[in-house]
Amino acid sequence: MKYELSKLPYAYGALEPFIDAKTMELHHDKHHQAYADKLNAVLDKYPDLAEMSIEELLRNLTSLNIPEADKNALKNNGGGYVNHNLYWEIMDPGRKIDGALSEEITKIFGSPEEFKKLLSQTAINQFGSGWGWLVRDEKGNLLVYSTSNQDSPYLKNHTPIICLDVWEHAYYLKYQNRRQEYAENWWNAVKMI
Ligand code: MN3
Repeated sequence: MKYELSKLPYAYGALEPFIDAKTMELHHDKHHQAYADKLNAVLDKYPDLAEMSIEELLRNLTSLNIPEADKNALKNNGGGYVNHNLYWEIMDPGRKIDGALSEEITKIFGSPEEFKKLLSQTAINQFGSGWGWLVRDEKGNLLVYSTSNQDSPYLKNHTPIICLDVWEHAYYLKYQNRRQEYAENWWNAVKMI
């Protein structure tokens, strides 16, 4: 097993009332675990790829010499694995505000509040399952966009900084169809900006 799921570094209920404990438990222990397991199952077929990190594999996915079906499995499950690692990390209640990032965000997006609105709206507008992102592109620019399914910004050679999961499994138990309410409340669980 190359990729193991690390334990959530805080309690399932730590983000209540914005994200409920049951959602966190299922999301981490079942959904994230399934991505890790399926990622390992693909990589088991290709010992040669063991040298590359999952980020490198995603950045170089199109040039890998493996069948399309396995590239797709790597994209979906490798993406699912790294995307969720970042999602747990940015919601860590022990996390401190990143002053330099906040300043840069204010310069580019007007204010942290305007930036949050933009990212939430971008994520909400993603049709079906997907993610909203703040990323840094290969030139160092900050960009906001959404992706479908588990597509990772690493596929575009971008580095993800903030991610908002808008798959129904991220919010449906508490918010049902109210995706907008989740995407707005969610910022209460993110203290880095
Ligand atoms: Mn998810």
